[in-house]
Amino acid sequence: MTIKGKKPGAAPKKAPDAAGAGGETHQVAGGDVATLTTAQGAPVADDQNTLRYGARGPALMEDFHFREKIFHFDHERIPERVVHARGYGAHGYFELTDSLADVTRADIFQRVGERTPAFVRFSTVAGAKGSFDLARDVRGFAVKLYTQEGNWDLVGNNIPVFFIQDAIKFPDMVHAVKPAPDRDFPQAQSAHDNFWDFISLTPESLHMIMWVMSDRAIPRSFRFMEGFAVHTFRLLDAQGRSIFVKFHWKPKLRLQSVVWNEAVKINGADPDFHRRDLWNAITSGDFPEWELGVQLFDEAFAEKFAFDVLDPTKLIPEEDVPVRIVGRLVLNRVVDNFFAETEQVAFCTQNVPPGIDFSNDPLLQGRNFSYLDTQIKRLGSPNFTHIPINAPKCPMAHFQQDGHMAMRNPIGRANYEPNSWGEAGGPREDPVRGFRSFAAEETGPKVRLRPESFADHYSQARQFVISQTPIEQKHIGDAITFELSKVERADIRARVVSHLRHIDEHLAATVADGLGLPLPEPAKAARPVIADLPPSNALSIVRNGPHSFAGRKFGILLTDGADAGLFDALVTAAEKEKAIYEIVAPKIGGVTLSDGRALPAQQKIDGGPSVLFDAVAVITSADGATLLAGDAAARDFVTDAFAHCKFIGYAAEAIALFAKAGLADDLDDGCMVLKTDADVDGFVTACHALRFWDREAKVAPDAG
Ligand code: HDD
Repeated sequence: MTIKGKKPGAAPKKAPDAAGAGGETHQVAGGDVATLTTAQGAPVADDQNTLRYGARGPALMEDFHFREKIFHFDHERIPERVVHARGYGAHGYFELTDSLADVTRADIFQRVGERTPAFVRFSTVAGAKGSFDLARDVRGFAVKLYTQEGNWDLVGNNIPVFFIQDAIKFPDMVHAVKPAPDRDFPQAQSAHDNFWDFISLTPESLHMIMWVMSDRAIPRSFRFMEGFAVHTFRLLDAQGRSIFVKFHWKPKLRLQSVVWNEAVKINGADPDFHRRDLWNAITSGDFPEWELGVQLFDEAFAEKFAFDVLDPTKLIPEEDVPVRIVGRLVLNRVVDNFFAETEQVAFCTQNVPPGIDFSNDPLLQGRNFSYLDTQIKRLGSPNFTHIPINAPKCPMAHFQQDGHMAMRNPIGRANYEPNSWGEAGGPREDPVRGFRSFAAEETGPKVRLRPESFADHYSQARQFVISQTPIEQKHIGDAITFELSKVERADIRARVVSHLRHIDEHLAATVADGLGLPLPEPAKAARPVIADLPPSNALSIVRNGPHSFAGRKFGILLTDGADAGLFDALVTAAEKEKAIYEIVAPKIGGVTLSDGRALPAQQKIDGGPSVLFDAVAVITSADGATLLAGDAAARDFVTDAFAHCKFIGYAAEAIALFAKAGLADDLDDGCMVLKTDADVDGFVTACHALRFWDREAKVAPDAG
């Protein structure tokens, strides 16, 4: 147990890391139990009973221990984030692998090999703090880099574009996706009238909608998704010269998502699927890693590019401006305390160090107000920068003082600037080291006007769709059909499809057919001319899938009498692959293998359905298979694995289970009987592909 404050008679130990829970923390070793105290440090004699007159008499107001305990408990909650409420964070570092000193003076980009401490918080957007992980939603990918010249917050998503072009529409967009204000449902989902009403009236959102309806919005894990800072930023060198930049995070394990039916079931089986995955990976030493990539381009490129680089609903294809890898981000430490770190971390897009600057992207400019503002609401004081997780790790010196919960105040007489107290007068400006904005020359009338260059809402949406493999295109059609089938108003459904006609006629026809809707006329387009852009391989998940099964998880369903040799071969192959596995068995106590070895299980069958695994193996005795055939959860285990196009390895003895599940005649090349070690190796190698997509046409016919 960790006790805050001092243990009587023992010297307090400093928290190992200032970014951790912070403050004076005292680890109590087993047996060395500290005395319980009040928050004021008074030792407590009885924490079980309130102070009262007689055993059955009225409680006394005098009971300060009771009052303090309940008072503190009553105030434990702070407002959850208005968006991105559900999130999960971890510590790590950024390491520079390629210097950017030629284009920026930013300290973090100067010295190859240097590590900068980092904290990352992943999140869903729409759901409340207690919602489930596998909602169809955008994922937040917020990175705080504690650089030597101030904190740099790169507050991105796992999708490189956004719904809207101007921050003034953000409250409308968020209101539309959140539960309706009268009934407060549906939670954590976009499949409802208000969301699609807003979208269908806001065609600039359609590019992002294609991403959100793709499998990008149901990632397998935070470890397998990309991150994007979305906006165009500027890098500045020491002379004040500037170049534009877009930032990308690329996962070392490459990309992977789940399928929709699986996502729905994961939410029931393990609502914490993503946070558990991150926690387990880090605590087992399999540290998640991403590369930082930059797309650098100049004004001349921006001028000739078909879209406006200030428009956050557009990306720059990697084929046009390649992504240059300049560093890596490694997450190697879980938090000590969720509230202190993950909940209290305050990301602000305005936090940039010297050498990095904003562009005129109107969404970014609006965000720079919103994030600072929201932290005061959430954390209750302008002194939220004093909380260890938010405090810079470089020297700080300024004259800000007082306010609620002020932990740091200027020392000495001078708390203003300029002053004439000499060295004792505190910090001074540094025109050389200090932050300078790019000296952009701006002119123009004061207007509320959307630039003409932002008007093409469909071309990149189309490019995204045609860049997907057929199976991914099918998933987009299925997802839109699913979502619109939850929309009660037929006119809203039709309005959405009227936009799809500008994006892809096949997609529009598929969705219309899936909805039982006559194909509507195309929507009136702000800019009717649509550029037919070439497909970009970087936009597909399947084309950027893994090269191995590393970091993925096998579910091994075992019964008593299961072939020990097969099991050992599978474990050896999995370990060689750097994969993980869990044993699923009829009882949590485990099984006895054919060689008499007892193995504990990690999951009982109904608690460990196959949706929790990337591939499954079923190794049973003949009797075991008969036993499982009578168990609905065991039958679901194999039918779901089959329906979700997973690779399935099975011992010949297990066939009775597949037969009872109705699969015996359907077993295809993705279902592999395991007899020898070579069969096991073949199975594990086949699993590199993650899914046997050929099966999908059989198990899930086209939405249309
Ligand atoms: Fe935002 C949180 C990402 C547009 C206003 N946003 C938030 C978080 C992420 C993003 C990852 C969670 C941070 C955390 O983990 O604490 N937001 C984005 C991206 C956007 C974007 C990539 C577009 C490119 N956001 C956006 C706009 C506004 C906001 C246009 C308002 C004008 N976002 C907020 C916020 C939040 C937030 C209300 C809620 C909690 C917080 O900031 O700290 O200020």
